[in-house]
Amino acid sequence: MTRNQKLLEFVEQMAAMCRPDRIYWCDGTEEEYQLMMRLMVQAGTAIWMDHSKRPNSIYVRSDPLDVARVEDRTFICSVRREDAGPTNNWADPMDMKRTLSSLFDGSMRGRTMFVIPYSMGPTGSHIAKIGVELTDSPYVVANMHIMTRVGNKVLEVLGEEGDFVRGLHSVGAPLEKSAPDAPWPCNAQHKYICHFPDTREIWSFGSGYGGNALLGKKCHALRIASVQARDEGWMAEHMLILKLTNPEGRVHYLTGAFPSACGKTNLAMLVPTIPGWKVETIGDDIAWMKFGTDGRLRAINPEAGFFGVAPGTSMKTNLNAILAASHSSIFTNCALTPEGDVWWEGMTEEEPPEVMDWLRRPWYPGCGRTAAHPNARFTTPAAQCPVIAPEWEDPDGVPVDAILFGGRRGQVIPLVTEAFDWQHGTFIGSITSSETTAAAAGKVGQLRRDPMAMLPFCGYHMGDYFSHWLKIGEMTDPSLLPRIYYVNWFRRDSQGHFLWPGYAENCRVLKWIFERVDGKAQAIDTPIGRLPTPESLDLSGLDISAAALQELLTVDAGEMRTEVPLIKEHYTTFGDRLPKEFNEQVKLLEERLAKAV
Ligand code: O2Y
Ligand code: MN
Repeated sequence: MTRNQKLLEFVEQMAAMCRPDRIYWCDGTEEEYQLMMRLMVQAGTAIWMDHSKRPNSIYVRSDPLDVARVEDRTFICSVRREDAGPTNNWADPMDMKRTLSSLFDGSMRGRTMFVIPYSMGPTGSHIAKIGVELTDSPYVVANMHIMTRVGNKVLEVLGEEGDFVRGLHSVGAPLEKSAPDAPWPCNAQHKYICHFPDTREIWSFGSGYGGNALLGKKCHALRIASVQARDEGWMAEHMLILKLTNPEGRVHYLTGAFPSACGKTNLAMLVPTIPGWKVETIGDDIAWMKFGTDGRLRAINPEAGFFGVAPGTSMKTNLNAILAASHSSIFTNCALTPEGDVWWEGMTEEEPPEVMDWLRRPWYPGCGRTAAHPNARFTTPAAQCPVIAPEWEDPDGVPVDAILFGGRRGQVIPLVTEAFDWQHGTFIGSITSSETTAAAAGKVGQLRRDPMAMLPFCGYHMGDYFSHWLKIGEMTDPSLLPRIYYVNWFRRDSQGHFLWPGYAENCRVLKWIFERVDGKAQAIDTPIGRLPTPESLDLSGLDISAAALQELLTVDAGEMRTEVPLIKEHYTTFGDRLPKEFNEQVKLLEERLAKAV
């Protein structure tokens, strides 16, 4: 337990409102994790997977109406409306607290309130932050065990005086006496994922799924942390972190921001096809970066696990994720095989003859629907990843040498571009765009701007967020800043075929970046940045035509000019909070394009 008065008062006040039958303080032990698994199995939320196939793992199916983050029900409740900016849903904090208080009133009746003290980042690290999530969901407790560091060690670091992010979560389904519980309790009518950045609070109601309910992840580590980072001079980013080692044993650390479902987990665990090169994982989704005493940006992964998209994950696309999830994992909304294992689309070369789909219906190849939900997930401890870097929990973080931005673009955008400097890199990050895929709601192939892949995750005005990036660039000697790159694995030819093989072959681009950082690889200046010379990209053993390479490494000034009005239109969103430096960058781009033949 704790003698932290602020924490005791928080629990007392929230319990008085939610009125749970009992309060349970999480200690973070393995026994507690096992207890949560048993609770879920007893309640019908989960079933054990066959021990010989997938030891110590459970299979969970959510309510069909509770399957993903709900952006339209996600609110930034800053005191001043303008601080949430035009890209977030805003609600007045007092009004929202009033609305939510009536929903939370008695919402945990018949249930247990679990108190989860957690650390985002290695417990005790000076970059880490503490949060406490109160929840009535054992599924949330078990997932938080994997995704964060939970329990008594965190309370020790918190001490009697320490402060913490206050998180309150309820599935919004009080359990009446003698009434049977739903296998996945949630509230179909009322869902609210609310952030109060001024007071560092998160109140989430009605959903038990992923980013809506595991409050350490998107809510704390991105939306609230981005505000803390702005106020304290550091960065909370939607980025993977990887360690790249060359055959001589030299190491560089890279971070990468890509919109959701653009392959961050795959890149973070890539198995290079170039002999002697090695990729190791530090994180697959979130990076917190802070200046070290040496003036370099150092990154930690605030999480302790992976909440990865299952469909499309295979031995070919991500061997290390498959191996990591081979035991002691939670599988949500996948399909179940007759042998008691999981399956999802893309997992195997051949489809199984028969499985039970995520909605408990028989499924067979060609039946006309998917067996797993497109947003089916595995929750797996990062420590189980075969290529987790030994220093992944270094409390001081790792020094960042390069930052990658990228999105899914069929045309125009080359394979890789190096920014001229930090300001130019910030500019290209701010215009990050991606074409929508069938997995996302809306029209396929539509261009969506997702600056720095942070649009759904920034807890304040994106215009101010851009200014914060520019400010970070002025906080140290420019030579110590990471270099910035823009990558696009998804360019297609005139027939619609991908020009670049992607996946493991992306190591060739990583190698070029590594050698640029070392001042060894050649590049040529173009109007949009520096591109590899064809010889500087290692293509040994790769079957790619000269014509495809030419297309991948070409900047067509005419095509690029058509991008400029789109960029200007995108920028109108941010009004007078758009940094003037970005208008200057657009002008410089136009001038360079005008000079190009
Ligand atoms: O649907 C959810 O709740 C999960 S969203 C998610 C999970 C892990 C990593 N990234 C994301 C994302 O949407 O960026
Ligand atoms: Mn993500």
